[in-house]
Amino acid sequence: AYTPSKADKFSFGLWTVGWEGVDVFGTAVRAPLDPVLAVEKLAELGAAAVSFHDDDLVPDDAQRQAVLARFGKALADTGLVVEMATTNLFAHPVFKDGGLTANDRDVRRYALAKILRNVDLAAELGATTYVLWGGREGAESGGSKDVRAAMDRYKESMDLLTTYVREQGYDIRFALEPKPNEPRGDILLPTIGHAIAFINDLEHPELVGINPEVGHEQMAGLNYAHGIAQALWHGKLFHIDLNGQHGPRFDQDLRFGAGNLREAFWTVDVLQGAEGQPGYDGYVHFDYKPPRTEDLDGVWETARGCMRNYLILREKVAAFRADPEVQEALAAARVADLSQPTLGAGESLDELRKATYDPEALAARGLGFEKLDQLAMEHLLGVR
Ligand code: GLT
Ligand code: MN
Ligand code: MN
Ligand code: MN
Repeated sequence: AYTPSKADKFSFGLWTVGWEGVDVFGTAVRAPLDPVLAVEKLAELGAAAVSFHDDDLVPDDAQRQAVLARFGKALADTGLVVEMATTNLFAHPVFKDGGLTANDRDVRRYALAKILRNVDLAAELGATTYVLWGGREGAESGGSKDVRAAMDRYKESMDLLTTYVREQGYDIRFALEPKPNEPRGDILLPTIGHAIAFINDLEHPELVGINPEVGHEQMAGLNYAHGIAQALWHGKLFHIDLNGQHGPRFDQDLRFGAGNLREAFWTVDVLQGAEGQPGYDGYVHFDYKPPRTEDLDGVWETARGCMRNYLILREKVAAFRADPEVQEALAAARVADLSQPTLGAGESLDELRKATYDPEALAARGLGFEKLDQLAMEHLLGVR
């Protein structure tokens, strides 16, 4: 049990298991990880797919052909696929004021060219999602960024990119990844809500969705499970970045299940399709950083842990939903009633206004939410 297989559609960024541990205060603790080794080991552990930044896979352009040939062979040998790709628009000093929304127009042009080149590679490797995490799109101070002009330029780039993939006939959709701060003091499109609102104003909104990361929403004090449920409602949950986080503090990128375990339970519940609502059917993608304390064996433990925790929670969620006492508690909590339209079929607002209400009696009805939550807690704690 809890051993993943390709059918579980688990996916890892090459930069996750490959993180060398460079942080703001310290240098690398681990050696660079060969992407081919990452592919082989992730396949052995039961993953189905990988994702990458242009620079994770091809750090040195002189080696491009050779690197891609070796990587392609590793994919073919293991049966792993590339499901998503993205662009590193944050590491090089040229991006110190952002990529697509840098004040310097030459930087913006370079950023767009860098994306286009990797979109071609993504299409060639069969990726169907292209992520844009705008970590450097933002500011540390008030006067330095004209936010409305930045939105214009963000939109301009998204419109050019969606038009490009349509013209090329690529089967690729874009997914914007929100984050409130870090590395910039304030990042543009800081939350799921900001990103979805922005997408509505694009030329091809059907080709742009979001890639929300657990920790990023939690850094903003927000409820990730609610956020992805709303994204599903909008048809915008194109991809996910699962990891762990302990509340509002620096971006911890812990393995999935670490940090806020209760929210991880409800996250899996939403992804699996809570309350008979459609769930998420894309790749279950992990974006985390194996802590600096770990050697390479420890890295593989964390990758295994991400997948095991998802499978354990998936089983717990299913048991919770199937539990007759839970079903009773859900009924007492009137959860299904919320799916009933407020106005009756064929009823007029006038009839609704004229109906008789007894607010005191309605107010006296308890909802029993605590009993329901205690049942969830007991499933999670393994005593039911
Ligand atoms: C970077 C960031 C992640 C993003 C990656 C995609 S890169 O590691 O912290 O949250 O998902 O660009
Ligand atoms: Mn993160
Ligand atoms: Mn990260
Ligand atoms: Mn991420």
